[in-house]
Amino acid sequence: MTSLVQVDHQDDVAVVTLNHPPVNALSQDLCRALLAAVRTEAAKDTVRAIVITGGGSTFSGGADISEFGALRERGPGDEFPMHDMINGIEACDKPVIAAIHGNALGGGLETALGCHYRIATPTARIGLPEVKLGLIPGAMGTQRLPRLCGIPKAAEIAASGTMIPAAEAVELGIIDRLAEGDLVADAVQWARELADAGEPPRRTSELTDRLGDPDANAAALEELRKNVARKARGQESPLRCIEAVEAAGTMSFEDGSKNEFRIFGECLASTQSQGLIHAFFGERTVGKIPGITKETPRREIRSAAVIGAGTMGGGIAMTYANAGIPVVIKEVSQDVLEKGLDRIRQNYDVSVKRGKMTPEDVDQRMALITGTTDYSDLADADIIVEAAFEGMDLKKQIFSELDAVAKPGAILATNTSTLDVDAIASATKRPESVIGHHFFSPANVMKLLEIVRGEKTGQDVIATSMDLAKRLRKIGVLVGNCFGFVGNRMFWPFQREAQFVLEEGASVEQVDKAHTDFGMAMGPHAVSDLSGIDVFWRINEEIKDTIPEGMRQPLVAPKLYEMGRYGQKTGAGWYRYEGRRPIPDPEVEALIESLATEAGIERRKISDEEIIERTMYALVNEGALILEEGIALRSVDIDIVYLYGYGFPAWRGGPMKYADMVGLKKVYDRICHYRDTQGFWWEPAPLLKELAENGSTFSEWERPTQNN
Ligand code: 3H9
Repeated sequence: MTSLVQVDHQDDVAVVTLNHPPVNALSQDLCRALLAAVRTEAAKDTVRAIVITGGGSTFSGGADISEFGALRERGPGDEFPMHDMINGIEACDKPVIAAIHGNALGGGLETALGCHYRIATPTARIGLPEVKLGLIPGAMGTQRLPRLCGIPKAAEIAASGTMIPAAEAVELGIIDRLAEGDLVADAVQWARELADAGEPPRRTSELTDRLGDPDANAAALEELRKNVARKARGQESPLRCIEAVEAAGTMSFEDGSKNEFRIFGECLASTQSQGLIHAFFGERTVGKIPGITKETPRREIRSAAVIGAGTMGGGIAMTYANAGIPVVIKEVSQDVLEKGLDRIRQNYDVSVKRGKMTPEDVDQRMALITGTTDYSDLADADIIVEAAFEGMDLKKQIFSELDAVAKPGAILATNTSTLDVDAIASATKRPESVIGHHFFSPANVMKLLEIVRGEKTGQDVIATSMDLAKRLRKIGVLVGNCFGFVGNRMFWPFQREAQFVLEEGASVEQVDKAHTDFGMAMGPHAVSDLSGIDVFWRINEEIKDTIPEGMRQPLVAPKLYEMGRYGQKTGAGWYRYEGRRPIPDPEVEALIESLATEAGIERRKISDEEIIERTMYALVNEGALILEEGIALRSVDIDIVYLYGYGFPAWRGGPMKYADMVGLKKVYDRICHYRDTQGFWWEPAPLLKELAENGSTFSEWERPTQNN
């Protein structure tokens, strides 16, 4: 027997255990091995029933996603080992029970649905998360699940990809019972009872009584489609899941399954699934840092301090409290401190109103947050995060004060979004303890944490920061030190082009809509109104001496700043605001036109395509420079920064993956075109040129080793 599955016998019951750590991903080999084991056991006279379970901490995380690239290349075809395995299990004449612990997801659940009965631990969860990979369930899940829980519920489960706790799955009819003691022991006992009863196997594919009434199903699915279309914003797979499940009510099981596999193949071939699968692996890749291993020493973090109780500082303090880490906030005066603490309490109260937290949760969190106006109260903190205004002089002053009070071994982190971490570290005598922790606003909500390594930052401080990001339920991405690091450095040329196209004739609304149609969470001008035009202005002041001579500069934003139109906070910026609702403002359009005319800029009709090309390719070109300079470790690190910090649509994979999918030759050619028609700031990055000429991609690129 292959080591991918293990078989034990408990008298007359065979227990077949998946053995493919860490999540028992159902590779094609594992599917073959499982089918062979089940067939062998079923053929034995000494075996009266079979239990299938997962080794390790889980039943199965589904089909092996790492095999999908090859599958996409050759096309799914008609024969598929997972199908043979599931149908082969279902065809068994002896009872087969799935014993589920941990997760049964995607192909893992589809395998369990092919078994005749299902038992689960109370903590187990099931689900069909394929939709989150831009796919639909492709191993007959859309045909078997509705036969257990009805078409509308099955469609909802597949289209949302949500995980369902075992107890709920029992109520829905998907799982038959919960284990009361040891899972496998309970499953074996039940298997024996079933064999004793001599009942014929209950095959899910043959059940029809829960398929429901076609008219009622159609009405429910119509409603679901509307909800899904609103939430999915441009993503195709949720609607395709509904389409596949719906067929269970109109086609035979065999035809419905063929239909499902056809849709699965179409989704697999789409750029959306490529983008989402890239994001899935990317989220895990960013945690892998060359030179950092399990053995790298870590510093212990049991308490924290935050400098500044503003929006950012407050959000960071909430993040720590949410993770159960006590945190003290330092402000300059009692008055400012109290305002900050009140704001935190109000934010938590909103969560209570929305039903996301209980008042007791809030009390618990608030008990972890204390305030001070005295630096000496930070002396016990294991980590201190500075979240003051963006200004080098101020940050240096704070860090020199921290150096004086912080205990030896404390990590000193700056939440700067653009400034030089080495310069900040130089204000201390312990630059090895200084690091950037760049949170994104609102810090208690946004998943991204850019971890900025300074020249002297210790490996232990980096390793601790990466672990801490997980504890804080963030995705930590390690980046190098330069203006704006990865995210904001790329955002600068992106914003620049978003403004240039206005000067050349596009409207604020058109530019923003082109971006939301592209899939961005918000348009660039709405973002700048949210972040504050004053914030951008202040950063620009810091870097204005570094702007190359002769480089075209945006005309309108500085004027808006002068006019006190800072964005949402002043009720007007690129838009005017009624509450938080942006209203296009003719005054701004007139301002853009007059400034452009004054500067001799020719105004013309600009297509949405040009708008997107200019902002996205500006983003990509800067990304290529960042990659080559080593500011980002891999192109996928850049992608993850953009997916989790800047509202880039996950189904496009991130800016670098998007460029890979457009084709780097095309991106390069268009960038050359803009260099020739717009100016030298469009000079293509050397790495982009090289990859475009070699017909390669950012994803394939590997950093040359230092010896080369
Ligand atoms: C499918 O089933 C299609 C079928 O319907 C039809 C086919 C025809 N494959 O997340 P973790 C790796 S589509 C390959 O850190 P956790 C992961 O990359 C599939 N690898 O652990 C990581 O590797 P590394 C539908 C996988 O405990 C390691 O396992 N299923 C897979 O936090 C640990 O993962 C899904 O979409 C996989 N399926 O979370 C579920 N799953 O250590 C996707 C994981 O090298 N998976 N890996 O970085 C998950 O949601 C989570 O991984 C899970 C565990 C909840 C299972």
